[in-house]
This record gives sequence, structure tokens and C-alpha cells, in this order.
Amino acid sequence: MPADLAALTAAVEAGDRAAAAELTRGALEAGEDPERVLGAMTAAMDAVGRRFQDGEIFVPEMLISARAMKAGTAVLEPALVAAGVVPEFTAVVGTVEGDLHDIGKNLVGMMWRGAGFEVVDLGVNVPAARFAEAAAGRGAHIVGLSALLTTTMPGMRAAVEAVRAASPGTRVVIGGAPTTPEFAAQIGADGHAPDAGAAVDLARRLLAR
Ligand code: B12
Repeated sequence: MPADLAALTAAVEAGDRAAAAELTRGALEAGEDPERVLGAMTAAMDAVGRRFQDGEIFVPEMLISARAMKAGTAVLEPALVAAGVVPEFTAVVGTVEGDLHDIGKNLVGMMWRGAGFEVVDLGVNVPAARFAEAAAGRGAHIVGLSALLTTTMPGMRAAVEAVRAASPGTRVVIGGAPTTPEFAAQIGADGHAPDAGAAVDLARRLLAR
């Protein structure tokens, strides 16, 4: 039912958790294809990411939309599993060793989930070897490293090297306030994104076949 899906997109964009869950339930009960229901929510997160990049909205609004999407996907998940819809890409995210900042990393993880990726979140203070283990063990297509401290940025180089050694085909991208595209190039990462919206574009670009 297209009208319901448009309402679902609007609910996620507005960050209305209850409506997102209810409209997801309604769409499924009406026999809507779970993949199209997911697409309606992904479209909302794409719009949110663009508005964030354009400076129209800020972190709190993005978090609220991401939570609404989470409420919808919680309802949708059993239907997706039953329909055999598997995420096309697996991503590993984490904040590098010595660094406890996780708000930005969480946003990137949420936006990647919103883009339909399976996201394995390793948390904060993650040693290089743990990124490598997870990338190889989960067959990750992409690894996202976050650092907010200049003192923990060197840990990104170690993590890039460890992932490359364990899992040569995996893309590695970095972000966090002190990082730059130049630093990403220096440490051999595949890319850098300044915010969570751009992280979606970057991942899609790198993983495009
Ligand atoms: C909140 C905060 C904290 C909280 C963290 C809580 C938490 N759960 O994360 C607490 C209080 C714990 C904290 C502690 C410390 N902090 Co602090 N903290 C901040 C603060 C104010 C905000 C960070 C934040 O969440 N920003 C909002 C998010 C959304 O933005 P973001 O993280 O940059 O993420 C975006 C992008 O960078 C990008 N991104 C982020 N990660 C990734 C990853 C990938 C793969 C990609 C593609 C993109 C991407 O996308 C995100 C979303 O758009 C910053 C100041 C600032 N303005 O950055 C200082 C700041 C980072 N902290 C700082 C410092 C010094 C510390 C402490 C050392 C303080 C102390 N003396 O104890 C400790 C260190 C603790 C540790 N070992 O990590 C300094 C760092 C200075 C430096 N150059 O190294 C800053 C810059 C403050 C300052 N101006 O001095 N901090």
C-alpha cells in the first residue's frame, strides 16, 4: 500500500518511533513486501543523511530518526528473516584503542544499518587485532574506524594494517573530528568521511560493483 509506505518514510524522518513501529506492522499485515517496507525506511534515512550534510538538521534529530528506524526494523526483522532477505554488505565499526568516544561511531553504524548493511559494532577502545579478527571472521565488506583524539589516531594505522593483513579484500574507512582525507591516504585507508551521512555515500561508492 503506497500510502502507508509514504507515511512510514515520513514517520522515520520525523523520528516518530511509535508511528514507525505501527506503520511497519500495518504494512506487513496488509501483505506488503518486507523488502519494500525496509526500502521506505532506508529512503527516510537517506533524506536525513542529506539534510544533516546540508546543515539543516543536527545530531539529535539524526539520532531520533535512527531510533525510529530501529523501532520499525525491530518489527520488520522476523518478516525479513522469513522472506530470506539478507543484507548485501556486512560492516564492522569501532572506536580505536585508547579512545572512548562513541557517539559519532554509533551514528555511522546506525546510518549504515539504515542503508541496509549488517553492522557489527565492536564498541570502543578496540585493539587493531580485534578489528582484523572481526573483519575476517564476519567476512566484512567494509570496516569503519573512529577516533576523536589526536593521541589515538596512530591506532588507526595499526588497525588498517591489521585488517589488510587478515582480510585483503575488505575496504577500510576512517572518521572522527581530528581525522582528514589526507590522513586517511597516509595510513593507507580507502577513504574518509566527515559525517555519518557522507559515510553512507562513501561506503556505497567503495562497494559499488
Ligand atoms: C562527548 C565528548 C567526550 C565524552 C565522550 C562520551 C561518548 N560516549 O562518546 C567523554 C566525556 C567521555 C570524553 C572524554 C574525553 N575527551 Co572528549 N569530547 C567530547 C566532545 C565534546 C564531543 C564528541 C562527540 O560526540 N561529537 C559528536 C559526534 C556526532 O561527532 P563525531 O564524533 O565527530 O562524529 C562524526 C564525524 O566525525 C564522523 N565520524 C566519526 N567516527 C567515524 C567513523 C567513520 C568510519 C566515519 C566514516 C565517520 C566517522 O561521523 C560522525 C557523525 O556525523 C568532543 C569535542 C568535539 N566537538 O568533538 C571532545 C573531545 C574529542 N575530547 C577531548 C578530550 C581531550 C577528551 C579527554 C582526553 C578528556 C580528559 N582529559 O579526560 C577524554 C578522553 C577519554 C578517552 N580515552 O577517550 C578533545 C580531544 C582533543 C584532541 N585533539 O585530541 C575534544 C576535541 C575536546 C576539546 N576541544 O578539547 N569526551
